[in-house]
Amino acid sequence: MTKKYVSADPYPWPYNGDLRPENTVLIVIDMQTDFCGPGGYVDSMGYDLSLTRAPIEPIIKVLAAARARGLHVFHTREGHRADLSDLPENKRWRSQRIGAGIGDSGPCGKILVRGEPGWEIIPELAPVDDEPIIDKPGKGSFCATDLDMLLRQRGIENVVLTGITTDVCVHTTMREANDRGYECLLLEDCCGATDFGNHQAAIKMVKMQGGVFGGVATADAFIAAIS
Ligand code: C5J
Repeated sequence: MTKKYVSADPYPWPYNGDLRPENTVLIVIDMQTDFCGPGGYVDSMGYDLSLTRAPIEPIIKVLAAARARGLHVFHTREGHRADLSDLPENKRWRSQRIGAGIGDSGPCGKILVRGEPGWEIIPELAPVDDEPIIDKPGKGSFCATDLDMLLRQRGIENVVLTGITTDVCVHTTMREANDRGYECLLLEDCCGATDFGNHQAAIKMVKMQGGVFGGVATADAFIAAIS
């Protein structure tokens, strides 16, 4: 095997140089109107949308490169059933408290409810062909989903993470994947948070202890390695 690495921090990634389209997935996390569009959940909470929209262009570039090279591409969406039967009462209560009650009606339909306009992935990053979409009720993409099953069935070992938000759904998914033995890479300019300090802190956390959750790289570094 010819070894291939992404120039990453704190180590050239992946650890074993086994970077192939067949064993690598690009996951685009929660690029939904509710998290980065006007009138969605994040907007209703009063956060600065430019922070969660910043990764859109870099993700477009990485998606194009990954698709051209035949990497696996997965997408996720956070959202709940229309009857809210999969919405924990404490999650609902907290969202109501900050003025963006999950399940309540807003400018983009019912907040974080499956099938509503706000829950849709933004058109610029829409899945194509048969790219799997993981619908998840929580922050992590492994909790109450078949993500692990789909990755293992495809022989995927390397997980490249993009999307929003860096400190919540991206981080939770990275931690879950790392604990399951996947080799993880976070593309820092392909992620965004509702607070820039939290975005930076989340990136720093990955790199502690020699890369406690994996590595961190940029979109360009990843594209260079797979091209
Ligand atoms: C949040 C997410 N922040 N996609 N969800 O509630 O990170």
